[in-house]
Amino acid sequence: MSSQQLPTHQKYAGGSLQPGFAKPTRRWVGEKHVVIVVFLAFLLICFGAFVFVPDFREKINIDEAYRRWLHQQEAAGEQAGWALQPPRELPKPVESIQKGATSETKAKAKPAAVDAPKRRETPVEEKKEPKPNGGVGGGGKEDKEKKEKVREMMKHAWDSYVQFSWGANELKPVSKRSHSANIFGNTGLGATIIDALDTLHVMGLMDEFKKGRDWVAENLNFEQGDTLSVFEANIRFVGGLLSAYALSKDDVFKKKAKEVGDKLLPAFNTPTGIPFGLISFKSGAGRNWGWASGGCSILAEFGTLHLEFVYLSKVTGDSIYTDKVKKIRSVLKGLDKPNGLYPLYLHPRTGQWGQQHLSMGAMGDSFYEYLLKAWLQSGKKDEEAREMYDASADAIVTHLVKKSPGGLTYFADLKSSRVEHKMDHLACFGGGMLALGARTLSNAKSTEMMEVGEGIANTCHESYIRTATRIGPEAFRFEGGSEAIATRPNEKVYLLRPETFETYFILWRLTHNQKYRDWAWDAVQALEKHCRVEGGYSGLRDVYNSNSGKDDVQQSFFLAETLKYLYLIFCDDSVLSLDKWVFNTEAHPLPVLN
Ligand code: DMJ
Repeated sequence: MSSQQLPTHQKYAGGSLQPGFAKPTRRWVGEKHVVIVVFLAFLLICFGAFVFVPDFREKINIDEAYRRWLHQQEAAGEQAGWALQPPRELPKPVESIQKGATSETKAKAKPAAVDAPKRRETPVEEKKEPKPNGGVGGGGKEDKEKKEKVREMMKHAWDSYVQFSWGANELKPVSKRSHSANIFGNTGLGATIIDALDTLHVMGLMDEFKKGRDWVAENLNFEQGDTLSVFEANIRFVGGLLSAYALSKDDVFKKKAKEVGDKLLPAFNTPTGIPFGLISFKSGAGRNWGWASGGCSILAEFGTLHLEFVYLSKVTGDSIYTDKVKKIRSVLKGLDKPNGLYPLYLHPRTGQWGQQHLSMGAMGDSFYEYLLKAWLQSGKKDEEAREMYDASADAIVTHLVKKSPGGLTYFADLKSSRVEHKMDHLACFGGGMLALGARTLSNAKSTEMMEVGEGIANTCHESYIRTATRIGPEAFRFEGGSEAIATRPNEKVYLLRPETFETYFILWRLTHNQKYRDWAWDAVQALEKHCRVEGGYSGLRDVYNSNSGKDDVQQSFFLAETLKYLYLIFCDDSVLSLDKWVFNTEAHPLPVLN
């Protein structure tokens, strides 16, 4: 009985309805009503409790079962050695990328039903203990405010391009007009549109994505293309279109990816199958850059086709693209490797190496990246790629990784037997690559590889914070008392490059060490302060001098890579999960294949 009913009852019993002799029946009737009301109220409370109070017994059982299951999985995992592998993500809200989904709808999506016995993922929010290498921050959840800031930057870059150079390859953000680099030949192929599509999709900028999609459907015409870089056309056009297809399942992207893929095929018509670096889309004639060691093809160019060509075969059902890149690999496998590594130049007619220059920077970089990622893309089945990657990573650590007197880890170049203590900004991607290699396959070298990867990330960060703008230079040296500092004018520029942020992103996902998010946020603020202009974002002429001026180019990879990686750092781990997607070297995500 409730406390409110008690006074009422007392009032009836001995209060205002005083019993009179002439009214015993009415009094009895009144009391009877009170008893009935009280009884009904009692029933109502009991019934209500039965219906509405949560079933604690059931909930306790589920939690307990899940906790025990997690415990078993962790114990089994430790035995099997997967404690060294990347922290798995949360039970998925839904597939992170859905057709037409915005980042907001993705965030609000309903969690998938728990199916504990089948899953090996450990929910990050439940796992409070430090990660294997000591990372403790963030737990892989989104940082909404910072994520939104990067999204706003993307919108500014895109809107400026739309306003001032729509359909051109790139934008001149200061002079507010079109720009094109020689890598695109004499063409207007909308490189910025194609490079930006997947970033727009991932950020949920769907009106912008639709505008880009319609331009591709109505205007993109590879017949007009003059002589282009095979590598650039592959990583930006084939990669960008395939990624847009993977995310949206819109067939127009597949059709266009096939068109450009077919335009690249004549470049492989060489005696060895090692493709030329340049191809005329009009005539199909291939050739190499005039400056490339007596007509050689370049390692990072012919070695960075694999992911896109394999996926193109997968979606078109035509094996020709895969056959071409398999041939490249078989040629490389059969060659002698100085110091276990691959020189930057290879002649496509003779199959002989050109100059003996080994580097993790320009012209070498993404070849090594694609060995690891070919294995990841294959669902870890392409053992040959992994073996080649592991052997290369070993040789890189043995011959190219150095430590400065100040304790900074860096990649040097090796020219014949001469060591050049210079590291390109481009090589900053290598921190993420070594870490990803270490965390995806536990072997004797994993701990060392992880340490080198983190050391490289730290060095690249140092190269940023040792400048006046807190933005890193194009290359930096470790000589004559300098450490992570550019010493020559052409090394002091910043071209809106992504590699340092790429490494922060990979390391954030693998360790959840808050410092990677902090470093990324520091860079966001520096980009806003020094690179943002009314008409978009511009590179800098000298990162050591805040007043030295802008280079007036908004690189298409700024939208494809730089902003995507910065955005993803602040997203939940489930957005483009590293378990399900592999990023091409232009940051275009392609699905891991079964
Ligand atoms: C991008 O086009 C790719 O990342 C490529 O592999 C190297 N250079 C640029 C960005 O710096």
